Amino acid sequence: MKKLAIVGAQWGDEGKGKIVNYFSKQYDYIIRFSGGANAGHTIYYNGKKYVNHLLPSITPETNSIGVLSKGMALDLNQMIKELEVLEEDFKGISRRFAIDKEIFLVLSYHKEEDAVLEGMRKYPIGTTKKGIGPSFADKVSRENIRLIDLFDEERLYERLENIIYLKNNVYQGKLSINTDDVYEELLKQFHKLQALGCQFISSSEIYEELQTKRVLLEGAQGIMLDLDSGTYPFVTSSQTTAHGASTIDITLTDEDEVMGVVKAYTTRVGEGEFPTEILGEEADELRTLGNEFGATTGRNRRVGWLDLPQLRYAIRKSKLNSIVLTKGDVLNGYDEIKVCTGYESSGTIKKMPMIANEFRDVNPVYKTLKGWKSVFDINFLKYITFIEQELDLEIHYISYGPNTEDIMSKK
Ligand code: 2SA
Ligand code: MG
Repeated sequence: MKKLAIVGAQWGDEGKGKIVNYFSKQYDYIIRFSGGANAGHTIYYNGKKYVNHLLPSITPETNSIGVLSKGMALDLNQMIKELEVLEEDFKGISRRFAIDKEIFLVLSYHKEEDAVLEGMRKYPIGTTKKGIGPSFADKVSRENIRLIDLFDEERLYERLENIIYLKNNVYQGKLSINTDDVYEELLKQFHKLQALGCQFISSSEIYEELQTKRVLLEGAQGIMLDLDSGTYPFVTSSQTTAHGASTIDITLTDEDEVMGVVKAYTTRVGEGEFPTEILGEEADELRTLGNEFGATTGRNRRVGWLDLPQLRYAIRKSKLNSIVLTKGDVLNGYDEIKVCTGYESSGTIKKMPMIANEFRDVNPVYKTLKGWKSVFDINFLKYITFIEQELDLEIHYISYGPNTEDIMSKK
């Protein structure tokens, strides 16, 4: 069965939630394979807006299952909040979410650590303070708790006691964590999830089943925020390229489709390299037109022009084989549109950086194209044809509004 992976091709917020929502009707399993409550996937059901941070974007009107896989960092409290909102409109929907028992948790102290670290950094990363970095750091240093640990209460307490003993010593004077509080809160959340009817599974249990089912892999953030391929250290702590799916035994082959969601301009929230960034009033205007405010933190998103070298890099890093272009409508009415076609660095022009560090200290070289009145205007068609030629990749779909139906196929 052909799988579909949908990933952000820039720095996140390309509109993945909406695109996944559009395709999800055709799939049996919608699997989130990375990130955590730092993500913000805005979707509309029956004209009502829902912002999910953790829950995979399943469609209420089908029977699809949303899987929170072990590549994610799971904040149980946040998950319960999101389920409760959905339950109000779609009673019983919680049963359609399955959590991998091997998923790593974000505990209350991870969020506190996130804030402490950001406060002490000389160059803050601009994290969402959702505890993502500390949770993944604990996974790597083998000091984290997984969902499966909650099934053995005695051992859970023992492990927590030891982990918290380490933390309280390392963070002396900055954090004071109480084992009993953490333990009790965790079990309370766990029982609540059980009561809501969520399924607990393991990726090996559903492995056979997935071979015969239609699987959609829902990415989070964007390729440029990938821990390994992004603009380190200004990245998130998980894998945001489609390769991240390998954590859950899913190997993408040439048969499968890896769709990159690309916004018609670029945004970035948080610190770090951004070659085509626009500043000042011009930026404020675009930010307002595009409603570019963080779906999780409400922060202003930085805005800039479309960056083709960045996209060529993303295509290579995540082996994209098609593009969905979003938010071209936001630029309706602009007289001129700039597109970065290359970078100038010490007198030479590069078409594509080979490593992420090269996104630093480059001067973008722009081509100016004529603006358009609407996405049905010939100049918009010229814009997308130009992008396709430059990237040597086809734009298969064009999204031109927030509603799920505001999308057209160009195939
Ligand atoms: P973290 O919290 O450790 O993952 O932050 C590390 C960097 O990753 C960026 N990041 C994001 N960038 C874009 N969108 C994200 N989701 C929210 C949204 C963000 C928000 O949909 O708007 O509401 O502010 C997201 N999540 C993490 C982050 O800005 C840091 O640069
Ligand atoms: Mg987002």
